[in-house]
Amino acid sequence: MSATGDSQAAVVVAAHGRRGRLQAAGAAEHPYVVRGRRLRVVCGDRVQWQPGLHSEVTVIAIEPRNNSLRRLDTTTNKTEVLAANLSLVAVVCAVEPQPDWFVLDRYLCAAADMGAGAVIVVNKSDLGRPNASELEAYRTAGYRVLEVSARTGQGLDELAATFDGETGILVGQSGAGKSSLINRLVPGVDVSTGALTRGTAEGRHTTTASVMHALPGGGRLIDAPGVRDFLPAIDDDRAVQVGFAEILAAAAQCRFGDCRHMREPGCAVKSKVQDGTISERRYESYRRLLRSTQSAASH
Ligand SMILES: Nc1nc2c(ncn2[C@@H]2O[C@H](COP(=O)(O)OP(=O)(O)OP(=O)(O)O)[C@@H](O)[C@H]2O)c(=O)[nH]1
Ligand SMILES: [Mg+2]
Ligand SMILES: [Zn+2]
Repeated sequence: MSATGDSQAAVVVAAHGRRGRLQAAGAAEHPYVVRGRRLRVVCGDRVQWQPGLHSEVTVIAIEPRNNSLRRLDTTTNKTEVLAANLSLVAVVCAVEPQPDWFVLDRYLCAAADMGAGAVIVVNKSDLGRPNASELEAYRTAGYRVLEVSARTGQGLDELAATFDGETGILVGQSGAGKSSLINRLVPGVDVSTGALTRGTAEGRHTTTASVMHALPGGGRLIDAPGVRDFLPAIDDDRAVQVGFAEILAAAAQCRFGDCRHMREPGCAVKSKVQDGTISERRYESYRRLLRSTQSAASH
């Protein structure tokens, strides 16, 4: 790691407001506090720090981000950065809580928009599989789908290998088993997990802040809080389309280069939806996201 002046470089492994923990050269971890009001530090940020008076060090600057995972808060219409400098987004779902495929699509879209890889992790295989045709639609579209179980260990070697050399993040609905997977993949950690609620079989939002862990294979993996919904902060229609691999691939054959695949004539995407090559549900997801990002932009 580089050092400029009397400051040193580090990676932020946990951030809660102005405080958190960073990992400096040599893997030493320190609690930190941010200097000044303007810096907004997130998990995965590379920062410059200086020693403080006590064990707490001071973060003085954030190095430019390669990318960031960003959500749009629809009540304030503000963008919130969730994590930075990611190479792989792993969207976790399971047979329970019941998957919200639209949430999954939106994370895949955010991953594409930020130029990170994406993988779908179907956990709790010991309990059964969610809708097989949905999983098939993702595979046909070109996404990697890994079926695993944090309980039995099924598929975990392959999952671990997926993160070799990557900076990954586990995202998805609360209760899908992200923290349970962390406990299996990271030796020596014991992060909190929470049973689903009895009545509705929904997650309890056990994880409340993102934390980055070091993997034995050299990668890093962030355990993120589960969500009920997720809207990526996306700037234009084109970015929405880029987030749907099969729609982007078909778009090359549309009559108009700027086709949005809504009502345009000669639309290859719509004809593939009609003949069943593209999943109708995925197309609906594309249209919903296009509408959401447009209504957000018009506010
Ligand atoms: N049967 C089974 N249960 C699992 C598996 N993985 C996780 N669970 C259970 O699912 C529940 C939720 O697991 P968590 O790891 O807390 O889920 P999470 O995605 O981290 O949830 P949040 O932190 O709320 O986002 C817990 O009761 C786990 O024991 C699995 O592979 N099989
Ligand atoms: Mg969790
Ligand atoms: Zn089209």
